[in-house]
Amino acid sequence: MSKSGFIAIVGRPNAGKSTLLNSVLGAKVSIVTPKAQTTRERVLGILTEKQGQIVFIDTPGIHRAKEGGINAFMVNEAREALESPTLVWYLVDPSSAPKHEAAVLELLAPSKAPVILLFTKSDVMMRAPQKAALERFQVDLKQALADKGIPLVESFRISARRNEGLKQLLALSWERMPEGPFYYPDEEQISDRPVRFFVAEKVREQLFLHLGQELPYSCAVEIESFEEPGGDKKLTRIEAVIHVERESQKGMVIGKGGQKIKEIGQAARAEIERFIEGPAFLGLRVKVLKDWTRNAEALKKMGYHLPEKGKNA
Ligand SMILES: Nc1nc2c(ncn2[C@@H]2O[C@H](COP(=O)(O)OP(=O)(O)OP(=O)(O)O)[C@@H](O)[C@H]2O)c(=O)[nH]1
Ligand SMILES: [Mg+2]
Repeated sequence: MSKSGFIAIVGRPNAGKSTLLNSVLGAKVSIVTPKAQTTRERVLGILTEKQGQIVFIDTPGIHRAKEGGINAFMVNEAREALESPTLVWYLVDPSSAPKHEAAVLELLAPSKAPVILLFTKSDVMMRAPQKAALERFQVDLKQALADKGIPLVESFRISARRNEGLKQLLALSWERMPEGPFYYPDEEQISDRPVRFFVAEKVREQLFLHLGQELPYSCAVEIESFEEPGGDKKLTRIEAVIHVERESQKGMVIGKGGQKIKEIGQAARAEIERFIEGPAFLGLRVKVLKDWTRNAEALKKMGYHLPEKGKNA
């Protein structure tokens, strides 16, 4: 019999969730940037091995969000991922402030699924006082989990960047998987999302990497058309729109003489070509969708469905 189950990867923004998923799968399923709140929607990563299948759910970072906007949508994505996982990987960046974990603990509490608590980025050097602080952090978090009745399987440090601790993590996780079916019978499939989603994400990743502090959070990417090569057409032809919230942001994304958008387009196209394993044309336009991050209708248009009232963080 094969084993299978779902693992929700949760934690604060920037904890290293998407990096860990990509390292475990050996493929770049989720976008990663140094900015917090990069991941905006749940993404599945599927690991199929001889013994069975683990379906990972990468989630947006959990934080205190105002009702009715994109941040509430993001936190709800994490909440839904926690509805019935087999196991939870709870990631904590040791350098973040312990008080911010309260929001994560609150969301974890109702699930009651067993948790593996992981302190990430173990490759980052620490001095003695930081090491001592981390030990206290670990003790406190274990206590907080116990207080909330959340079963803890194990707690240790990992580095997704250097593959440290990942073998142990996977071995422990397989142990916890019950007998079950392959949810995704195609062994080659590594995610549940269509190519269009990944293409939009590659553009979003470059917006995070090329634009100043707050601007990427005002951007949403919509794929208007996606034509696969065929006949005498050798390129995959993609037309995408970058939606910003205000007129003044349009110029900032385009840049002087169109320089900024050119850089973004070139970098995104390179990533897309790597992903689809073939040449691509990427056409980018910038449009204003007024206050889309705060407007239910506009959010819906971008594919971000808000939680029902009263379910917000
Ligand atoms: N040094 C080091 N940096 C890491 C490691 N894992 C992740 N990072 C960095 O931490 C930053 C955030 O990583 P992400 O994987 O995007 O974090 P996340 O938890 O998915 O963040 P959100 O999607 O914003 O919630 C990036 O700059 C990563 O390169 C690690 O093992 N070591
Ligand atoms: Mg992420």
